[in-house]
Amino acid sequence: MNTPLAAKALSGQPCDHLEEATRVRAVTSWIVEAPTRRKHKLSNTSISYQGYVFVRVTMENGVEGFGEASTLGGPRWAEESVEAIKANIDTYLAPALIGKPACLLEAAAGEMAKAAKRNNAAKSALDMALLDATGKTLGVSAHVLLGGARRRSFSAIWALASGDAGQEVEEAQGMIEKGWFNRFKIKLGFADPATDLDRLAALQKTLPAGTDIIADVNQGWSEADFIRYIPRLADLGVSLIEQPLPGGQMAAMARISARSPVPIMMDEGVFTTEEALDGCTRGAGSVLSLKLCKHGGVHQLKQVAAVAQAAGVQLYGGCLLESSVGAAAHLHAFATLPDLHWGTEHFGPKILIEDLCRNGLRYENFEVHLPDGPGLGVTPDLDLIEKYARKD
Ligand code: MUC
Ligand code: MG
Repeated sequence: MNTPLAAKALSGQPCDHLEEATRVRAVTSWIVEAPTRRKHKLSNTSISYQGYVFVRVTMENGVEGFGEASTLGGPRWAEESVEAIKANIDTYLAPALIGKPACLLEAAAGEMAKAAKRNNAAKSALDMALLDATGKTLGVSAHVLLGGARRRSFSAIWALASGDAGQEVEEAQGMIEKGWFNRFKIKLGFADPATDLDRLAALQKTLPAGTDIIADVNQGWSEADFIRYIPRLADLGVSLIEQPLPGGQMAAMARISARSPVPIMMDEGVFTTEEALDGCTRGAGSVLSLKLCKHGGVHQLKQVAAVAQAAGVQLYGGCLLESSVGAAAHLHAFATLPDLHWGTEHFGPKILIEDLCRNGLRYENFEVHLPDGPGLGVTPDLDLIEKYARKD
């Protein structure tokens, strides 16, 4: 970085004007709809393009930071749609940040909390952009601002979600051949459980013995479905069952978790730190999936992780099909955690026909690698963002 502050930082001189230099001057947001390589089906939606709100924060020193809020199929995976995210950023969250120092990340999160309740995906997009801009100003990688990396790469998981057993088997084999992914998550909950489990059986039969397979039901089952189908699911050898019941049913999640021979992972049931405390205390799962769009920013993600770890709940690096911008922000936060037992599923950059970055994330030896370089360490491709930006 050639900014005067980065030069000062590198020469060991104090960055005395950091707060002045990083005051937020402008925020720009775009709704971006980027096509995926194939249909991605979940219990209550199916997508063929991924909806993001992309943000750019420009600071007084001219440095720009980028972030993105991810959704799945409108307000279906969670309550925020791209339209709502953009409206709340433009109307409430951006005005709360204008004139405030981007480098005071915790204070900025406080300003956003005062300006809007929840809206965690919208807040996380801005939070990433502030982190990116501050890192670029100081010439340091985002993880350094979060305490420093304890790992530089992550065991990576690919999601199989076309609903077509033959296609899924072929896709999984292709990922193994490329050396990108050799652990898989299969989406259940959109057909009846017996049909879904036949799909899983077909996959399990063809993959190399011992391949890690996780089942994500996306809230699609009832407690009774779970009790009926858990013996077959366990026989099929899945290592983890993600959010089988509706997110609000914490007591039922605790009951199935107590009787399940396979660990249960909380996902849609845990957004806030309070929900993490509730779920972990009640035993609604023994694993928790972390996502910036749920927790609202990197510091809140670390708080949720700390609550889980204090309760003995293991951590999983979740995603919502982010491009390399959002995925990189996650990796910087994940890199600083004491433990990330289950690795991460940040496969978003590989499911997009075109990733939204010029230097996207690197997948090698079945690991996704933490990017180097100042800020998030990835460079958004503004031509592609413009190409896929909603025009109305
Ligand atoms: C989810 O529920 O985990 C992440 C990967 C995927 O296939 O869907 C998402 C959401
Ligand atoms: Mg999930």
